[in-house]
Amino acid sequence: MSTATVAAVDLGAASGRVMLASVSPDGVALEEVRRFDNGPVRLLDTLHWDALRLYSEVLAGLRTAVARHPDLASVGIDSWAVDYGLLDRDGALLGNPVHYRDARTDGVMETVVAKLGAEWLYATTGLQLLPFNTLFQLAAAADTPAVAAAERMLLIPDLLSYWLTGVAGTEVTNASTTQLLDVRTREWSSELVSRAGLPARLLGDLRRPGDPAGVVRDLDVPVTAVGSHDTASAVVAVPARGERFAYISCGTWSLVGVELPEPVLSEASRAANFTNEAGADGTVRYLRNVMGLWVLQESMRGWGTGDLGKLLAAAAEEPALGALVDVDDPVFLPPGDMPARIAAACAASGQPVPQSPAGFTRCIVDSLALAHRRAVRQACALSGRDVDAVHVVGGGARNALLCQLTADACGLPVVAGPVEATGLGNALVQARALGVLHGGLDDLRALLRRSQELRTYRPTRGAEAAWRAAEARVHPSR
Ligand code: LRH
Repeated sequence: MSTATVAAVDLGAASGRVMLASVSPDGVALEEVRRFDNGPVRLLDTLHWDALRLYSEVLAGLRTAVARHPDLASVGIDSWAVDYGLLDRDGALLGNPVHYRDARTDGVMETVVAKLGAEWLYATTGLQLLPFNTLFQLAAAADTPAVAAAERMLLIPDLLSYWLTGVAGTEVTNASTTQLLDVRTREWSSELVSRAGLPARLLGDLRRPGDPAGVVRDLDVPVTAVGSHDTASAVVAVPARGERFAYISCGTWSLVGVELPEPVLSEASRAANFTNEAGADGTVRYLRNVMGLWVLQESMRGWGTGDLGKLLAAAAEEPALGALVDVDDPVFLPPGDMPARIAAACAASGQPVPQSPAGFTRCIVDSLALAHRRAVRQACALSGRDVDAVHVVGGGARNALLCQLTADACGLPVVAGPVEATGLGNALVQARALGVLHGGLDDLRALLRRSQELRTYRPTRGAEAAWRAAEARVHPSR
């Protein structure tokens, strides 16, 4: 086979997409066949995902894909990390999956970490502490009837795959975000599961990107496991040459780091809260979660505006590096009035409070670029990896202001694109499993450089000193 058409299903926290990808050794072309909204649904006091609606949207998208391409060779599914559905012994869903921004995990991480020991947990899992890691979600739910009745936990892409095919499996890149995998063996850590008091029966067999994962019953099309963690698929599609690069998978979150052959488990790495997530082909995604464009998206929701372009144009006219906040402060994690939280942070640190959406937007974009600088520099220092460029992939690659400020803040060129990195990484792994492509990540990336439009932002000469001073303002002790 020299060309294949595959479907890449990519579910993000704000929207989902079904894409068709036509892949050959000469290049890859993506076509969106269906896009739909996603987001939290509050039922009484709990934030949920609408899993059945996501399933029907995905199936409708796949039907359209097959109608357009009856020779559709494979389907791959990725989504955001950590969230899951629980199945009973008949395979029935026990309650709607809960959203990772839900408050049920408030305080749970602290209790679990106190019990297990932060050092031991990092040595075992290599994962950054985020309050919503599956470990803490399961600990929060441990005494519920749903967990008592559950026989299997499936992460969101695996859950959709199960509903499409009837075959249950757990893909390893996403499993690595649960904080239940052993960072060295990339198998479930039975010691951790038992010390945390969680039922081991919930954790099933693991599969790896490229493995077969059943057949879509209604359409008779095979499913192929991909990097089912969206960030893992996005990193596959970072169009870098060699290894001297940092990446920012920039969307709702900014996932900022480097790609490594082995995990970094040093005390300094733990203290800086860096994570060692599993990437495709046995790589390590050594990165930290930066709060990302969520802070702006949630502000825009509050202002009732959807016109990002206009807001960014106005923000570009605002004074640079005025008010700055630490976007990674957990106060910005939950949904709710974001400008009020930013205003409170500015006031508490004795800075002028932004007075308009443009002012807030400038504060957010500057603060995000500053967080990018900090994470890129720490990733390099902690891993010993030198980099020549920062690749920005995902929706944030469209944000010229953020890309330029990130280049200035990091003092490095930013190569922006592809915007649809996740869908592309998903499709390329499928095409390789089908035998249309060959080789390692380097080969897949070379193909992207040939076929995707990229834009380079050079750092403004002399800008770095101002960013160094800005970092000292926001993180005075470091
Ligand atoms: C980005 C992402 C990120 C996770 C978060 C929950 O979509 O998968 O890598 O940390 O969602």
